[in-house]
Amino acid sequence: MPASDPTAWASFERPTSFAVVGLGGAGSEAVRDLLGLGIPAVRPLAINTDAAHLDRMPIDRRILIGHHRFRGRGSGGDRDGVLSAIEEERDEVLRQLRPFEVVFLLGALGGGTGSALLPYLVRELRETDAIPVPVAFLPFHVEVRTNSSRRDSVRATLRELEEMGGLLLLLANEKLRRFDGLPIHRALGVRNAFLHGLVASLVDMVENPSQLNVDLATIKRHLAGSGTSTLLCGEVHVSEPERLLPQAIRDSLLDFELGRRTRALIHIEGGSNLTLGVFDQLLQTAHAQLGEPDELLFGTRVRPEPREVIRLTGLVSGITVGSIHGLLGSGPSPPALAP
Ligand SMILES: Nc1nc2c(ncn2[C@@H]2O[C@H](COP(=O)(O)OP(=O)(O)OP(=O)(O)O)[C@@H](O)[C@H]2O)c(=O)[nH]1
Ligand SMILES: [Mg+2]
Repeated sequence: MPASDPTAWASFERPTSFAVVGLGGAGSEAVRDLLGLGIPAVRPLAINTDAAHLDRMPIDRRILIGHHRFRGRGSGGDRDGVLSAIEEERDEVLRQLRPFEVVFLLGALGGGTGSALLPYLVRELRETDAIPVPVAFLPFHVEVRTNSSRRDSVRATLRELEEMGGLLLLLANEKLRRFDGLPIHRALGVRNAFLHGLVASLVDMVENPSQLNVDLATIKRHLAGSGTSTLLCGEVHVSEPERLLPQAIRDSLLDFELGRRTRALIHIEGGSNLTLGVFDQLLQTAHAQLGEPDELLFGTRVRPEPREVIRLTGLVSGITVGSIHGLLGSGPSPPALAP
């Protein structure tokens, strides 16, 4: 290929780089919400032991696992059964996931399917060129308090995921309690909207080059070097940029403390009135408030028209997880970065 001839490479059809994979019931519901909010340039998939649930998913790529063992009725919390069952479908699952550069794996802890597949697929994908981004939903505290087998299952899966090291994105349903007045699906929808913000921001950074974009290789390297993480989302009036980070930290969906070695990825979206000065202030505040991260990666999307608000979506990594460990009777693990 003549490297100096743009017509030879500019027209390359670029394959879709990102996939979001729903694992089990809660993970698949989250994918459905993400689709509803719009995720162009992201391939949705669902993997489940529950045929009826899978059948209702409005996407093409769906994989039913363990149909001999579970007869398409879900695993009923049987993590070990799911682990045996996935072996039969392993090659097909990996054939579907391997072509992507970044694979978000969404699942809730506490059941069988999502809990088994999250660590399993992270391990398998780490052997490929794809970067797995495991996103684990932590159950409401009342679910853990009132059901000891669920508590044991959550404790075991969380420990396994933490001990594997590397990127692990945790979102705690308990933090949705501030939306107690909403119907449950709407409250879970808030969590999924946070997640949508992250997926959309990463895609935006890669697919829509702007003044300060970040390429895919840089994002993959950053994610691969990250540890226990959570999401940051915030929105403030353009005249108050100093409030953006504190608000995003306060409203995050996990109780956490910053470790001594953090990393952060931040996407800032604003209008044509997002000046260099404001931008500089935002980054300075982010750097200070996120514990002077080892690496602060940022991208921006500046709309052509002025906007009243500036929005931040980010991923902060190298954190210590708070309250769920007390409830599970397990000590919080030290902040982890990549193994
Ligand atoms: N339905 C649903 N449940 C959620 C959601 N987020 C967390 N959960 C909790 O997720 C836990 C696991 O439930 P599921 O996702 O249905 O379990 P699964 O992975 O399908 O596993 P099995 O059904 O046991 O095979 C339960 O404690 C739910 O309360 C969500 O968005 N929707
Ligand atoms: Mg299920």
